[in-house]
Parts: sequence; structure tokens; C-alpha cells
Amino acid sequence: MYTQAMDIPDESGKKLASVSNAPSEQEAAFEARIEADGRIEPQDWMPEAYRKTLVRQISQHAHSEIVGMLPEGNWISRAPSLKRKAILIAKVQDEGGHGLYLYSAAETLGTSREQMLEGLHSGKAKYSSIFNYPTLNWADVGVIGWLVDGAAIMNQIPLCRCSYGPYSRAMIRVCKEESFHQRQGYEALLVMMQGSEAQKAMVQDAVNRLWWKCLAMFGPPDADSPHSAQGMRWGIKRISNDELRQKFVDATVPQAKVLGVTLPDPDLKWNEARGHYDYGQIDWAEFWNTVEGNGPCNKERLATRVKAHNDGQWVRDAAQAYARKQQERAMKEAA
Ligand code: BYC
Repeated sequence: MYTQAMDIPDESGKKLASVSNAPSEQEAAFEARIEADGRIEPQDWMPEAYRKTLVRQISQHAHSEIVGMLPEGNWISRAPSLKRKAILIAKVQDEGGHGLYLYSAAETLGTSREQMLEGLHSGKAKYSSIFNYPTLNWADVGVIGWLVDGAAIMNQIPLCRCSYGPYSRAMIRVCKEESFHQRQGYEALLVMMQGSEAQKAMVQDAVNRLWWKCLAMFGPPDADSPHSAQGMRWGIKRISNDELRQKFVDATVPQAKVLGVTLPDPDLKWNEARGHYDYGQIDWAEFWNTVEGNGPCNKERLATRVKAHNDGQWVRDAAQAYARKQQERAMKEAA
């Protein structure tokens, strides 16, 4: 929305300059590109608010991938077989890779990885609420794959069409890998559901604890989501929080039936008129409490993350010393 041009008089009252609030050529080009569903690239002009929105979302997303390594990482040494251990190591490593693509995408917007990590480690930056709950048994690892990665894919497929080029391209690879993550989780649960009564109970327990937290992953209801309208106008978000949540519920109910687990919601039923499943109330007070840092594992996750970063300082120092040495050698040889 643009306002009228404004003339500024000098002290003598003479018309001095014409300051225009009409869109500059750059703004007009940006708007036209967004309107045409084109991509904005790092070298293109963009409004500061667009840049800030992207940095905020990419930061939240990157940190979620990195902190998301922790609940599953806890189970690597306790995986029940070599096969499951190898799969889990690969998955956790993939999540680390996703974080790195995303930190790189943020760098193209002028925010360094150091700045982003400072935000995470000081507790200022957000990451997904889901990772502030404990992983109490082996079935949690399967349920993270099936439901947490399932919810993440639902949210991330539309991000492959995000208007910011580097973010959208990173998401294509991330989604391919997430799809493997989801399948391995579902397959692990299928095997457990064909096992002993204790194994079946373990799966049901994990589903009971994580189901509602997964529904909350999609963010607040559209009516309470401060960033959605602008994010959608700019083509950053393509599908709203509530629509994605509904798609996730609709896709998951048949999968739960095949698996043989009950989703812990007495209000979950098919609504013929809407052509969707109705579902019960999400506990938003609990969600916000967790997002604000007071969930069951927030403090533990941050402390583990900060310790890992500090413990890794010598690796970063060694890599930089090696790079410096290589550079010096190359310069000597060139001289
Ligand atoms: N948790 O206006 P809204 C993974 C915040 S990890 C915490 O709707 P927006 C995986 C939101 O940031 C994948 N905070 O915002 C890894 C905002 O706060 P600020 C994680 C949440 O941005 C390892 C405020 O609430 N995926 O796959 O329009 C193992 C208002 O929200 C949450 C992504 O990060 C939440 N759940 O929409 C396994 C996807 N929800 O910034 C799996 C990328 C909302 O004002 N992100 N908030 O302080 C997005 O798509 C969007 O940012 C959201 C929120 C849909 C999450």
C-alpha cells in the first residue's frame, strides 16, 4: 500500500524537495516479481521487513534442525540393533546437515552463523516446541520419524515454493531426506507393532505423549498467528498453519489405522460435510509456556547444545589453523 508524495518546504517556505512515498523502481520490481510468483535472489533488492521475516523464520527452522538432533541422539548408543543404530546415526547427521544448509541460506541475507548461534545459545532465538519434550523409550524414536518428521514434511513441502530462492532450493533437498526419515520411523513402528504386548504398549505410549505436541508444531491458530498474513502475501508461507495441521491429521489417521494404534483424541472423527477429520482442542497455554522456555526439557536442551558448541571449539580452531597454513603455502608457491 502506498501513500501520496510529500513536498518538504525549506525554512523560507519555498518548495525544496519532493520526497516520494510512491514505490521506488526497486520496490516496484520486487512487488512485480512476487506478484508473478518469481524468486527473489540474494543480490536482488528486497524490503528490510521481508529480509527480517526470512531471517526470523530461517533462524527458527535452522535451530530446530540442530536442537532436533538431541532427543534422538540420546538413543544412538541404545538402539536395539546394528541396523537401527546405522539408520539413526544417518538420520541425526542429516538433521545437522539441514541446519547447515539453513544457516547458509541465512548468511545470504546478511546474518552470520555466529550471530545466529549467539541467538540460540543465549535463549533469545526460538526453535520448534516439539524438541522440548523427553524421549522416554525406543518407540519415541519411531514416533519422531513418523509424526514429527511427518509434520515437518507437511510444513516444508510448501516451503520448496517459497519466494526466497536459497531457502526454497535448500528445502527441496531437506524434504527428500525428511521423507526417508518419516518412512524409517513408520517402518520401525510397524515392526514393533508385530512384536510383543510390551512393544505394542511402548508404541501406544509414545503416540499418546507426542500426538498433541505434533499438532502444535504447525504454530498457533491462523487467527492468533501474527506473521501469517504478511508471510503469505510475500509468498514465504504458501499454506496457513491451520490448513497444514488439518492436512496432517487427514493424512495420519489412515496411517494410524494400518499401524494399529489409537490417536489419543476422543473428538477425532470424520466429518462428511467438511470432507476432513474433526479433532479436539490443542492446549495452547502449554504450547506457549514451552515456546517461552518453560517446557520440560528447554533448559537441558540449551545446556547440552552450548556444551557441544564449547567442546567443539578446538575443532573449529584446528580447521582455521589448517586453512591458514594452506593459504600461506599457496601464497609462497605463487610468489
Ligand atoms: N515452536 O505467526 P506465527 C524437523 C512461533 S525441525 C516454537 O505462526 P510464522 C526435525 C513463531 O516462530 C523442522 N515456536 O509464525 C528436526 C513466532 O514467534 P516469533 C522445524 C513456534 O513464522 C530434527 C510465533 O510463534 N520446521 O523437521 O508465520 C528431528 C507466532 O507464530 C512454533 C520449521 O521450523 C513452534 N512449533 O509460522 C526431526 C519450519 N510455531 O518469531 C525433525 C519453518 C510458531 O514472533 N517454519 N512459533 O518470536 C515455519 O514454517 C514457520 O515459522 C511456522 C510459524 C509455521 C513454524
